[in-house]
Amino acid sequence: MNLTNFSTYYDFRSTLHTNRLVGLWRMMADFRPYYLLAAISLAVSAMAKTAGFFLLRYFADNVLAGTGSSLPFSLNLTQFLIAIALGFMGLALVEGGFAYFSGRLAAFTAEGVTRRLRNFLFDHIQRLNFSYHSKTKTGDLIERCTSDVDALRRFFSQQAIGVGRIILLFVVNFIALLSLHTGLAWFSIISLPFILLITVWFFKQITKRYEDYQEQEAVLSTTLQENLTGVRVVKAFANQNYEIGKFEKDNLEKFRRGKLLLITHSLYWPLSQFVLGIQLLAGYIFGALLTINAEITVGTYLAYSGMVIWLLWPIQNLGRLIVDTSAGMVSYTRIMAITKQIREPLSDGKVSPAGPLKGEIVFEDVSFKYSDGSAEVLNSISFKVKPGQTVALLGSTGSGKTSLVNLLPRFHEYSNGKIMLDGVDLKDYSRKYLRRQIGIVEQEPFLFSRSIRENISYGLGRDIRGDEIEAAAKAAAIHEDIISFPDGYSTLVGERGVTLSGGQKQRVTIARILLKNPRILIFDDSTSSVDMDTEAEIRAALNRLMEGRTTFIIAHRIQTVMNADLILVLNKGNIVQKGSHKELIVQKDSIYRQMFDIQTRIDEELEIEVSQAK
Ligand code: DCP
Ligand code: MG
Repeated sequence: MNLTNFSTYYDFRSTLHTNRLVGLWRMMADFRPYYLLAAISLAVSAMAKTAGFFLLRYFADNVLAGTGSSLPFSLNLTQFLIAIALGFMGLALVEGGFAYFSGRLAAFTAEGVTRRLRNFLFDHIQRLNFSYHSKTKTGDLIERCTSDVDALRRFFSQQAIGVGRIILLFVVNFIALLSLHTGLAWFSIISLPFILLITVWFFKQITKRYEDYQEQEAVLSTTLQENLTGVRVVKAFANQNYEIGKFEKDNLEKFRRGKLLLITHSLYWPLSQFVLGIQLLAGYIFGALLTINAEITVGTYLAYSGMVIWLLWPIQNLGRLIVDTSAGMVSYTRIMAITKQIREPLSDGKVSPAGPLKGEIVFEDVSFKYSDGSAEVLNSISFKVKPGQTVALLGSTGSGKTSLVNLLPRFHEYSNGKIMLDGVDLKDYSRKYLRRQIGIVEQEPFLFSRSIRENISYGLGRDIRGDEIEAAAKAAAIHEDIISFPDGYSTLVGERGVTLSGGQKQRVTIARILLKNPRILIFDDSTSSVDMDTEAEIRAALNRLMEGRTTFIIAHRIQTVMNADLILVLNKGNIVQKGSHKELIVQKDSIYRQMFDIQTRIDEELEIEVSQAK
């Protein structure tokens, strides 16, 4: 048994089914033979136990009650007793050995299935589109990928095999009981329908309560995750008490739902115990009457009293099993809600040229709105860029600048109009190709908690030499900062390493894009809050980066955009001004002119202040 025989990835989309039990059955996929083997092992183990009771009967009737004269194989009494003892020991060994073997198989299959499931979910979630991610809470996703997967693991290691075990135990013992005394056997399961009724009722209750509980658990982990991510905001507003109160409220609700679930759960056990206890007692009395009337031997009665426990045990456990299965089924539904999501097709477009793009971009009447939004975010946007030119986007916050540039790598699909790239409709390109050709310095750069070296060489799909990384870092004006860190390029970013400033993160990203060497560059800069020196450095780094590429630059400072070939001024999703700096500056009372006037006035005042301070 080892996992190398199995691919560690399995497409769980094929397990989708409206009937959750069918879905769970499909999830077992390649592991079914192992489940069968595990169940058979348990059956062997169960039969060894039952055989023990037959041995007991033989011992009681032929040795204890009998004369001892007719011992087989001409053994004397001592030898015979030793043989019987060895028989019991052998059976115990078989029983235990096969139970262990079955346990191992169960562990192997359950861990195997859930390992695949985790791999699948990680892969699948990465492939879902932006709108899914923006409307889904991270805490909820994490919950489904951990706690719900774990519930399935328990289902596969215990319940899935438990069913086989319980049915086999029941069948084996019932047949054995029938061979002892038919009437007694039937009498022993007289309470079965009643037990089943109770079980079904509890199953429904527990499923519902478990659903409620998991839902609240997701709420709680979302609250936790958001507070950890946004801890700075919370502290900045000194809002800890409010957040702590909110968490306590959510936590109390989880406590309440958890309590309800457990109470229901723990009610089932004593209730079924009570019914089965009466059943057991009635069987013992009935059996005793049969023995007194000499319808069965004392040995048979002894065997019966042992065996009947192993007949009722499966009944009670089947109930518990069915009840526990509800957790697996609820988790199945929750995981399938993710699995159902349509993936963003990476290579749907037919066009995927072998070489790089030239970078000519034409927007014709493009309108766009977010799938979950009601209003248009962009309205009939039209403009044209030649290869290697620079387009600057200006406009107040929320005017649609980031939304516009995000259309280029096809992060979102626009509704009307057309975007042509090198004369080909953007929608005809495969997303994968487009994303290789476009480099983005995001508005809020994100770095992984890995070394700076890994962050710079991220996602390039080839081995990057150390000197290449250094050259890129130098060009991005971040090299000096990096070597001042304790471990240089090996310094970890984030919790276990250094914390980078916004400007430093941005420059690490610029270095990354320099190495990626895309034909189209998008620079979404809203951090106008860096100091003059850093800004000059970033601008120099950016100029190096822009050389020979079609560039989209979003900035708030006129100085940054003055040299652009085309400036687009956006307002509420519309282009209100379009042209070069020279053309726009002469338009009196325009937004551009106003921005220019205000910014130059501020700069002049600053200069005067600085010179006075000297
Ligand atoms: N919007 C949305 N859903 C998103 C992102 C944005 O509904 N996932 C909305 C919010 C704004 C509009 O779209 O009303 C434009 O948002 P942008 O992010 O494109 O705005 P800017 O980039 O121009 O703003 P800023 O300068 O603040 O970055
Ligand atoms: Mg933006």
